[in-house]
Amino acid sequence: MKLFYTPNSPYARIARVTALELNLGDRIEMQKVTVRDPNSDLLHYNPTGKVPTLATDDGFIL
Ligand SMILES: N[C@@H](CCC(=O)N[C@@H](CS)C(=O)NCC(=O)O)C(=O)O
Repeated sequence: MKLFYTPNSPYARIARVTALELNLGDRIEMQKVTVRDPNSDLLHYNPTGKVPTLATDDGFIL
């Protein structure tokens, strides 16, 4: 799984802390992105460009 985040996002921080507290750290690749950036890789996964965005291995986007 991949979790897209920005360091300053409180919403993304909640997701990151939760992932670590649930010992999911080794199953989730944390990918730092920029928001409001037309070249951001995030837009391929989430056209709204919001973080956090979780992409599961089977292609589900949350
Ligand atoms: N409830 C929101 C929370 C996510 C959110 O608003 N994140 C902010 C960062 S804290 C964001 O991605 N902002 C980028 C933007 O508005 O373009 C959602 O998931 O839709």
